[in-house]
Amino acid sequence: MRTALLIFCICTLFSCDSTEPPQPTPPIGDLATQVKAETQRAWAAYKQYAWGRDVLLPISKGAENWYEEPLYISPIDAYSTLKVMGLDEEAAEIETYIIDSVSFDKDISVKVFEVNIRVLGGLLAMYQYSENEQVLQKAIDFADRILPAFDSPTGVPYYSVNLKTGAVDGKVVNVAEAGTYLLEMGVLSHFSKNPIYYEKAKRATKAIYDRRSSLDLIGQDIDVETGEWTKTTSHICAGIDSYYEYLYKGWLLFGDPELKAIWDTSIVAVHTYLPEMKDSLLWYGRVDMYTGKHVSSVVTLYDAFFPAVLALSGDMVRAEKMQATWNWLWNRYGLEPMAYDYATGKPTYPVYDLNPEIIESAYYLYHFTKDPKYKAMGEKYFADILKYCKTEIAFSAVENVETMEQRDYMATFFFAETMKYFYLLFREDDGFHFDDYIFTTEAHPFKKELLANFNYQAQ
Ligand code: DMJ
Repeated sequence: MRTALLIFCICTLFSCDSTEPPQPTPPIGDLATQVKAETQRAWAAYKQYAWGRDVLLPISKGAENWYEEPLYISPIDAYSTLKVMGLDEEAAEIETYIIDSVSFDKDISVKVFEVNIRVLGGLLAMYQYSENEQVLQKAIDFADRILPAFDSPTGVPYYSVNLKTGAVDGKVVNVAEAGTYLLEMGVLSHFSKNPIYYEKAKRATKAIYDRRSSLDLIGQDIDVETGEWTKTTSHICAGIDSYYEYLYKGWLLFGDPELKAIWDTSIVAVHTYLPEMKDSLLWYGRVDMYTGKHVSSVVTLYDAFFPAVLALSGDMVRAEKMQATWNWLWNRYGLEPMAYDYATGKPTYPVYDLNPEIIESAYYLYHFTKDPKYKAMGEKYFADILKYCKTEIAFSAVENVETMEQRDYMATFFFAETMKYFYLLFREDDGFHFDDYIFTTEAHPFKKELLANFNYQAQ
């Protein structure tokens, strides 16, 4: 009996009839179902092993907080993904928990950039979906606690702020940390009818732009008190990336023409000085902001956000070329290294942290071109993540993409971004229409319609 069963199974797996045509690949909808199932599995693990803490440790089955006390970053970041996937019960549980059990009145010093995109962005998405006024009050309370960071002489926020006392720390920040607030703060101004948030965010962004060089390039690190550049390297990599992203998305979401003007000037400079072709691949390297001279060929996997933004802005030629570059790099290793030198062809930091950018860009490019190759790219990325990052209970980062040794950490953006973009790419526009939303840099989707009468002049 057992032998017969075994033969049946083998026949089913490998097909006994050699003349039979090859099995079709599973319908794409099945991949969306699989992504959803994997998200549910990882979410169940978070709940079992890390509930109330910031992050799940997916190998040791432990949990970790970013600071001395938890900020509930994983559930807040995960909420909008659960809603997009129709996991309403799981999402409702987070909402109840945030309202009933969470207070941000904590004597901890937090990184302003990170908590803005993950906590404030997540809470605002929660309010958008739930329309629960108590959630909005939480978002306002949280934003008011980070606002003191913006009271620097330049308006560029300090690196960190104490949520209880408002004490600030860290007077040198990079441009991403300086200028990634427009979306969250603008949405909050609109929902709360208080212009202060957008005002602060815009002042910080303009403080960066106003200090551009005569080539219209900006540097990487700035002193928030003196306004002097402490690192004059210009690029689109980690450390600057989302500053550019928020200029264009801010324009699209709020219709503020000043943001469009800043984007228009900045992007010309970016395309003039940064691109470099190597072995038929398009890279965006690092140059000095004053001379435009090339200083480094080290790029970061975060740069793969750029094809998405370029596609959004209508620059499909560069978007497709750059995605091809990142796709090449992914396939060279099977996952991407965090930092890579395209001149030497070697990773300079081989970690893969479950980052979403290349998947995000595949989703955007598939949306705009409907070319199946972008869906195929996503299939490959998902298969590789299943192969190398899956753990008994969830998914882990990888210490080194050359050895695929796993690292006991599952970043909160794996819920917020990575799984959301996979799901949307595979599921297509069924139920969730790309054109209706602008995604924050943490993939929290804001409905354009809700912001339609945003009054940027009042801000
Ligand atoms: C996310 O936290 C955000 O997208 C941020 O802007 C930079 N990248 C990480 C994920 O890689």
